[in-house]
Amino acid sequence: MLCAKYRDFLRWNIYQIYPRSFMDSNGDGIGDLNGITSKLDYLKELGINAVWLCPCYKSPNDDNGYDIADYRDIMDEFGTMADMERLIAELHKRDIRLIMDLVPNHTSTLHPWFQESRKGKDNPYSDYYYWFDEIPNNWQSAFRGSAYEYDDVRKQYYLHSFAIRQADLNWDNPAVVKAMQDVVDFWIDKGVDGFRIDVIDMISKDLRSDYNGFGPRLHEYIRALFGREKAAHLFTVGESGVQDIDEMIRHCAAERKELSTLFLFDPLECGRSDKFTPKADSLKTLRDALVRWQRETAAQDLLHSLFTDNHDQPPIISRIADDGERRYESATDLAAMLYLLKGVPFIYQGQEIGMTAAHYDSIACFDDLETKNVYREFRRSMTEEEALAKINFGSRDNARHPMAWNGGDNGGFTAGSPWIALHSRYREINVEKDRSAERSVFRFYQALLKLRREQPAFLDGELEVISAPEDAYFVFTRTLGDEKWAVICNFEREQTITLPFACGAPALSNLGRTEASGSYRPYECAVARVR
Ligand code: TEU
Ligand code: CA
Repeated sequence: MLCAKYRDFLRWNIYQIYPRSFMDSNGDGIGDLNGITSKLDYLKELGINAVWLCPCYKSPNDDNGYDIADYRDIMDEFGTMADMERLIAELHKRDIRLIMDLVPNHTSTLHPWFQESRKGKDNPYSDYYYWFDEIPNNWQSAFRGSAYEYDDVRKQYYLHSFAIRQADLNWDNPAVVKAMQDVVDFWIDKGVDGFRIDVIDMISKDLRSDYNGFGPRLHEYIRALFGREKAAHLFTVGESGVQDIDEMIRHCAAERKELSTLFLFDPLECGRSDKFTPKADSLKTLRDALVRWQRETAAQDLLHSLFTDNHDQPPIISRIADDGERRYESATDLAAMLYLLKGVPFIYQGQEIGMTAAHYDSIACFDDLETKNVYREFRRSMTEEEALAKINFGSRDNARHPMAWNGGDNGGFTAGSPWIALHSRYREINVEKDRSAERSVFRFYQALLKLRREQPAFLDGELEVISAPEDAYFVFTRTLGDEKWAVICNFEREQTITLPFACGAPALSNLGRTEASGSYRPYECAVARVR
């Protein structure tokens, strides 16, 4: 049985906002905090009661905010601390909670801590980072190239798991642990309700290991942050390379007082053999990975984070479903398959209107430094066309083009010139169009979240998988007491789906069907009460 705290978190419907691309309020072409505040009623209308805000701290934006220069102040482009305090107040006024993005593994090299540390070995910040006379191992940066950079001031190498200007903090230094505890407490005092923690597995390292993470003191450091009384109420979700249930128990069992849940990434590997290479796959791969984790987390009273999209992934609808002719059916089928399982729903901005991967025809249209580094690497052995095809498939910018609020200039995102091109289909795919339609992805998401809210079986009910692994569809039930609901999600081909029980007329379906059993069109789905 889930503990009371985790059962409460099941009721959080979390919407992830990438501030740079959500809404620009002052015409500089960059999204900002006041822009977000202006859209809170939209989130309320959708049925959202929690927001995960990607980093908005002071940053030079080498990695769009994941390179922090001051954890206690707001990035100039996004506004001021007064704007942040107003956003928190306006969220709470609407009973919407705020989850901040904590980035404990590294800071920008422009952070005062790094600027002091590089001055030499005789200053209080000297050991805030990893410094070496010689490169100690063959670790590579996630953004390509060596994970070590020589610093001309200190005359030593420092470790950077990501961009050159993102230096890894040395958590073996107790002063770093205390400094990060103070950052968490600062934001708790601001009224923040939780944290998403960036690459949490990397804050403890064993330099002799092949892998830059999962070091010997990881759980000690996580507990140092969240095992304290002051943090006991928080919702915490870790971004981590955890692959098995034993490791997830060590991170998330309630009595561990570490994290509430983790983002489990293996469901995201469907549709690709690597980040930039597509693989013929279908919804079956996603279904089987979700079913595995549903069973494992249920058996261990753990919380499953239900997500497929975020700011680092091209939309999954473009990877394993049909984002063209059957875009509406695909987006709604995927939503029913994911968000009526047992767990905490995470919806990435644009997912609720069926936003698809963008297609840029020149590398000049891309902003992400990972994308640019990878493109340079590809171009050593590929033509420009080949390299651009892979970049268009895997670039994180696919998820970072501005939110399209309407079909007007710049999609209503900005009165200025957007920092990155809008999606080429924004006149077809935008909020205003979806909200004014009887049938749209937005309306389906709204109805689905309402069903989740109103039917306790979808929150606390037991899962039973009805379809078989070989079926090219997904049928499952959720049961609580004498309430039993069936969710039927067809995949890419038309077929008859016969159910082993009788159902009432569907309470929700993407193509308005009146019977739960029978012939299903591609990506057709239905939700019905079992008689
Ligand atoms: O991502 C780390 C991560 O594991 C993946 O994002 C991956 O390593 C990266 O996209 C390169 O393929 C987190 C944030 O989500 C990401 O946006 C940041 O760039 C990164 O950490 C560094 O803070
Ligand atoms: Ca702005």
